[in-house]
Amino acid sequence: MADSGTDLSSAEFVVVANRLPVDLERLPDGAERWKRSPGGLVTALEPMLRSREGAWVGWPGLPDAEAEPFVEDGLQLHPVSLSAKDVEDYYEGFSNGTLWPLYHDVVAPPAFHRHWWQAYVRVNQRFAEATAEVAAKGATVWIQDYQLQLLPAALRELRPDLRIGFFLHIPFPPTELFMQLPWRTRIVEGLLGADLVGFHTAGGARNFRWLATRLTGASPGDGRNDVVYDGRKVKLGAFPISIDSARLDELSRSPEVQERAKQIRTDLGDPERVILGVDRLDYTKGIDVRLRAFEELLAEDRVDAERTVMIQLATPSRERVEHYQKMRNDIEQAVGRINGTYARVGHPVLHYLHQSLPRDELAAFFAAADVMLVTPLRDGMNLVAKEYVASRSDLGGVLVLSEFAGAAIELKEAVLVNPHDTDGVKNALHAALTMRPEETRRRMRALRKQVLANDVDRWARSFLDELGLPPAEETQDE
Ligand code: GDG
Repeated sequence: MADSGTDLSSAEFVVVANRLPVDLERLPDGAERWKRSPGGLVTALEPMLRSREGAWVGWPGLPDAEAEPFVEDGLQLHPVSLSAKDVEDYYEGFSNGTLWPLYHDVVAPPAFHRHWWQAYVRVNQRFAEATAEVAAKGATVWIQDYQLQLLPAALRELRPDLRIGFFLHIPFPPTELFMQLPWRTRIVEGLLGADLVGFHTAGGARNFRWLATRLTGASPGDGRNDVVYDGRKVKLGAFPISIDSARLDELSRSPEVQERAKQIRTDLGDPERVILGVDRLDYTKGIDVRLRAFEELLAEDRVDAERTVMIQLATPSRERVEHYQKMRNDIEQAVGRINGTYARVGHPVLHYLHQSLPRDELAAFFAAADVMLVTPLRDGMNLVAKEYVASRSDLGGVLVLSEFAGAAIELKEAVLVNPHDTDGVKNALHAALTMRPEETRRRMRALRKQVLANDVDRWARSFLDELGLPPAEETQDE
């Protein structure tokens, strides 16, 4: 898929993320090939990147891969190489064993290891060097997420001419929790290297601002959304991410998806009610919470196992990290117990798929589900909630949503729940299963208005406008 038609040259707009939007795959014969990995972020940024002949810097997803930069459809891709040890210490270790649980309200205990931290520093520096080589003079660089929090300052050190934005896709934690981190000041200083630091919520921006003024020499700026650090103004803001709403709306209306949704219900034995959960298999997502609620409702006969089916799709994730292995075992045990008790031969009451499904298949599941359960203990945003809404042009379907997902701030017409309150989740699920059609439609109409108006394109534009990236030439935009 590499195309050598366009020159690799310095880019005016550079996105930096832990992962490239393509994965390098190693085949059994040892050969390597690139495979697209179409995530929401790349879909959102692609038009902007292409119209500016932009570049993307990131890890290709395989340890010890020494891949050369290449151009694909007008987009420069610059692989940053990570050794197996880097992957273990920087990615699985500090990023996913320290920062991920710490930033998600310590719902699992974060581990603090100095050699993990050292790898994080080393890899962030490597990303800084790679980005410094790619960016044109005065270019705009947009850094993504918690794996690269030291990069804004490291890059500014090498290239003070750049305009640097940073966006955090996960929650920024309460200040008391952040203070546990032995390297807290270094992280805050790292982020303050940016001109604009973006969060999903205003609360995240507030927490960061408080820490910046306590832990570093930053002083409050003139507005409530900035600080002055090192003689520079650093803007802070809330930019709730979204999805490609129109595309999903269109996909879900297609006859193929509608037909497939019907087929799914038939395959399930035409139950009266279908409940759905879709998540990366992650302990922050509260999959255990909803299984417990479902199990207790079955036990109390408030849900009829003959007429109700639940589906949990759990995409494999971070399988080498210890905590994930334990959680997977616990969930699979619960699935076995629930079916063991309430299923009949040929009629499981709970379907559990530990697989990644194609996009249109996922859309069919959204269209087939009467109730969507999104119960994270903490989530930066949660795109699945928005995807479900975008998939329901029929105004059917009830969204049950955790108050602790960033999405709850915007999706107020969902049935909101506290995932720590099992009785509350049970009552919400029961209410969703028995909701009157008029009420369902009223809520879904309001939710759709929100999600269709605020799509991922609008998110990216509002961030880049605030950062001061001028829009691309009209003619190039076409
Ligand atoms: C992080 C933050 C924030 C899931 N299974 C399949 C599949 N998916 C897709 C979903 C959705 C995406 O993966 C998951 O996005 P989420 O937002 O729900 O969660 P995280 O992965 O934890 O994302 C989160 C997000 O960053 C963006 O800032 O919202 O809070 O944690 O798009 O549809 N896609 C396909 N097959 C699957 O089986 N094709």
